Amino acid sequence: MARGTYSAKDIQVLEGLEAVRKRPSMYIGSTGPKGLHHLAYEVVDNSVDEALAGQCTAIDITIHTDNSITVVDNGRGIPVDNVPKYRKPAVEVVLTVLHAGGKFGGEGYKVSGGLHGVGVSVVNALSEKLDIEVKRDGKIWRQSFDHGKPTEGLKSAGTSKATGTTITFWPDPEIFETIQFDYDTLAARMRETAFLNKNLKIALVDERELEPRRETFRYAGGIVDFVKYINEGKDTLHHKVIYFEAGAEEGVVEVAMQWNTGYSDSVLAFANNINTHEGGTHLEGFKNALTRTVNDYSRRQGILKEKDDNLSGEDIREGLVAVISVKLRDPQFEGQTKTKLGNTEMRGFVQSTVMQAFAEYLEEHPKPSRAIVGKASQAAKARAAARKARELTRRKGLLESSTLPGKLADCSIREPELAEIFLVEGDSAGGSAKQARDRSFQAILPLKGKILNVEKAGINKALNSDEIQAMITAFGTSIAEEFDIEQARYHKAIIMTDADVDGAHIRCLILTFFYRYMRAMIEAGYVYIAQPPLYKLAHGKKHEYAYSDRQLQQTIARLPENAKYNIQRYKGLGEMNPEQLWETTMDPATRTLLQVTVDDALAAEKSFVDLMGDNVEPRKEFIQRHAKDVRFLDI
Ligand code: 0RA
Repeated sequence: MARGTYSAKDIQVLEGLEAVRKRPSMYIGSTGPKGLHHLAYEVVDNSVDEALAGQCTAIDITIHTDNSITVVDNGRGIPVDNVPKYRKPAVEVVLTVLHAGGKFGGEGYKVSGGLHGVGVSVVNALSEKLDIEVKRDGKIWRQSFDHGKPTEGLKSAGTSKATGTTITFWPDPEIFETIQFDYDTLAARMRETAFLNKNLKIALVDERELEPRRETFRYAGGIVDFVKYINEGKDTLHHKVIYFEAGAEEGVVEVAMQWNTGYSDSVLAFANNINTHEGGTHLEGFKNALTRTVNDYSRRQGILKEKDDNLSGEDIREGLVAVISVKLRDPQFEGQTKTKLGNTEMRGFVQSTVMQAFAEYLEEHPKPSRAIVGKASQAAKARAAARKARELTRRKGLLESSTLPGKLADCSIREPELAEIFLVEGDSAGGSAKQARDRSFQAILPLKGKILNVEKAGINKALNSDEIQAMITAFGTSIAEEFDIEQARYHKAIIMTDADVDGAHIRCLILTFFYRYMRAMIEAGYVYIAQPPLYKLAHGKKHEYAYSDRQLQQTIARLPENAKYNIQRYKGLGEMNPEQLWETTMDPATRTLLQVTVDDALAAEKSFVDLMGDNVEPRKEFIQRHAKDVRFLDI
C-alpha cells in the first residue's frame, strides 16, 4: 500500500480556489455544522493517509479556545521541494491549488478519496487563517495563509531531527453558519478512524473547557475492538469476536463480527476508511455470504430439515454486530450521498472470502455456531408470529391511516411536504401546543410520559403499545419491512419535549423508535427536535429568550449597565403560555429546529444503547452529559 516515491512533478492541477469560496457546499456538502466538521476531517484524513502509507503513527488534534483546530502528525512532512510548473514549494501548491494533494493520478495512491478527499486546499480556502509547519530533511519550515492566500513565501525556521506536518486553521465565520466545533462529534469520528487503522494513536484535546477534555484513541485490535465497543454492555452469544482478512488483486478485506442477544443488527461497512452508509458491493457480498454459509451449515448439521425453508438473511443478522472494511485502489462512490461503493469486483471478492472463512469457522467452533443458528431459527419463528400479529392488527384497521388516533389533533392541509406533526410530551403540554399551533399545517400528537423502550422490547410488544401505535397510524407509513416513506403524511416530525433530564429521556425513546423501525424517516430528513427556550429574560418592557446558559449570560452582558432584569427559568413546556410557545418553539419564522441525521450511525447506536441498554452507569453519565445538550446525534 505504499505511496510511490513522490516528487513535485506528480502534482496535477485541476482548478483554482476562488470557486471554493464561491460555492463551498459543492466541496464540503454544506456550510452548516456538518460542513464545518468536514474541514477537520479533511486535515486529519491527510495525516491518516500518511499512516496508511506506513509513515505516521500518531495524530494529535486540539480544539483551541478561539475555535481554531491544530492537527499534528509525525509523518514524512509535506514535501517542500520546488514544483517547476508553479515555481513554488510543493507544500504551498498543496495548500493553494485545488486537488493538488499528489493523490490524483500518477504514482500517488489515493486511499482516502471519495467523500472527503477534496484536499487541504479546500480547508485553506475556507479558513480566514491557516498556519502550516513542516519538519523534513532536518529542517523546520513555516508558512501562513489568509483566506487561502499566502501572506509570505515558505520560510525556514530552524532545525529539527523530527519529521511531520502541523496544520492550524481558523474556519472563516463569513462562510460558515457556525464555527463552534462539537467535541462529541469529533471524538466519535476520531474513535472510528482509530478503530479502522489498527494501532494508529489519535489524541483529541478540547481547550475550550476550563478543565480541558481529552481522549486518546488507539486500538491494537482494530475492527475487532470496534465490534467489542459496539457490543459493550450487551449480552453476547459467543465470547470471541469472529475475525478474518484477505488480500488479493482486488484489494484487502477485513471482517469482524459478534452476535448479541438483541433484536437489531448493526452492520457497518467501510471502504478506504469511509463509512459507506448506503452500502454497496462489499456489503452485498458480505450479506450473501453470511446467508448462504449459515444455511449450508444448518442443512449439513441437520438443524434445517429438507422440508424447512431457508433462514432469511434478516433472521441470520438479528443481533449481529459486524464491521466490514475494504481497502481498494480505485473506489467508485455512488448514491445520493456518495456513500455507496460501486466497484463490482468487490462483491465477489468479499463474498468468496467470507464464505470460505466463515464456513471454516462454523466447522471449527460448534458451540458458538449452534448458538448463532439457534438464534436465527428463533428469529424466523418470531418474525412469522409478528407477521401474523400484524396481519391481525391490520385487519382490525389499527395500522391504516384511515383510522387516525383519537389523541391526534390533525392539521387541515393534505400535502405532506407542507405538513408538520409535533410529538409532544404529556397531555398538558399537548394542550398548550394545540392552542399555540397553526392548525392549517401543524398537527399535534400528545404522548404519554415514557413511551415503550423498543430497544428492549421486540416488534410484537412495540405494536401493542398505544403510544407507538398512535405514532405509526399518524405517520401513515407502517413500520419495519412494510415501511413505506411514500405514505408519510408529514415531512416534518418534530419531537418537542421539556428541556430537562426526563425530556431528554423521552426524546431518546422516541428517537430509538425511529431509529429501529422507521430509519428511513431519519434518512429522508423528516425527523426534527424542537428547541424550546430555557430562560425568559425580561428587562423594561422587553423580553428575550435564551436557549442555553451561555446565551443567557451573553444576553445579560449586552444589557445596559445597572439595567434591572428578571430571569424566568422554564422547567417545562407547560409553563409557557400558547403565545410564548408559538413564538419561541413552533413558529417557522422564529424557531430553531435540529434536524436528526444518522450520519454517524455508530454515535447514534451508542447513545441509544448507553441510554436504553442494560448498563446503568453509561446511562447515568449520558443523561448528565446530555441533559442540556441535545446534539448527541451527529449534527
Ligand atoms: C505528498 C507526498 C508525501 C507526503 C504527503 C503528501 C503528506 C501530506 C500530508 C498532509 C498532512 N500530513 C501529511 N504528511 C505527508 C510523501 C513525501 C515523501 O515521499 O517523502
